[in-house]
Amino acid sequence: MSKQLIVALSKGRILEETLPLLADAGVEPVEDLGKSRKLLFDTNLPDVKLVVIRATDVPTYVQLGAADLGIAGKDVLLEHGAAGLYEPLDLEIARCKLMTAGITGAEPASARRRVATKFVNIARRWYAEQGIQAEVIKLYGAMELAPLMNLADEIVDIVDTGNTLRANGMEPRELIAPVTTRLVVNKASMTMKHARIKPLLERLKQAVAARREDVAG
Ligand code: PRT
Ligand code: MG
Repeated sequence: MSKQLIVALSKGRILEETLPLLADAGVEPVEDLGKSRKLLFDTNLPDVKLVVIRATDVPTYVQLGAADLGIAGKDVLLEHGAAGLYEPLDLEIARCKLMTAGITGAEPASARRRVATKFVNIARRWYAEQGIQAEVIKLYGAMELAPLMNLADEIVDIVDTGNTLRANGMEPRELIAPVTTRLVVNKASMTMKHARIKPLLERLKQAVAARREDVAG
């Protein structure tokens, strides 16, 4: 196993909040991630590299050991499953909720409910736990459209302010899980590279705590 540490970052909105936290923990890319078309970046630390990939690919990279560490939303981790991964730290960023939602004022369909979502595993599990018969329909985006088009009775999606739902005549119904961004670690790396990972983990923990105190004022 190489002595390098590869950290897989989720591109998109999580990235913006991740970089300041990494910088506080002493890890800074040597070039601007936003301005480059590269996917693999050197950092100020000679043995740490960053890869910037689709959020949904992060758990796969870390699970299979292509990356030692990863940063991904709890939603993505719940959907992917946690085999081969440790989840030692809540970064407390990109906070949102996984919820069911439906057309405002409409009664949830009582018989077999059609549910559109990109989180098919989460949805199947949750409706089964509630004892609700659900036909889960996989979509890749714009879930809010599905009930309006009568493709589905409900959706399972991420909700933050609720503005997206409201703008489409929908309302949140049930909370499935609160979501924040997590640090994940490949299980073998945690053992083999413990001496290198432990101090980085500690510095990230301190960076998260410092932010929390900042917010608390
Ligand atoms: O684009 P791609 O298909 O790769 O994925 P993505 O668009 O989901 O990625 P991105 O970068 O938008 O967000 C990735 C991660 O950010 C998610 O996995 C969550 O962990 C976290 N996160 C935090 C959010 C939000 N807040 C959020 N508000 N992800 C998505 N949203 C979207 C949501 O899907 C909905 O369309 O924002 C809309 C709801 O926001 P409100 O404020 O209108 O309720
Ligand atoms: Mg997006």
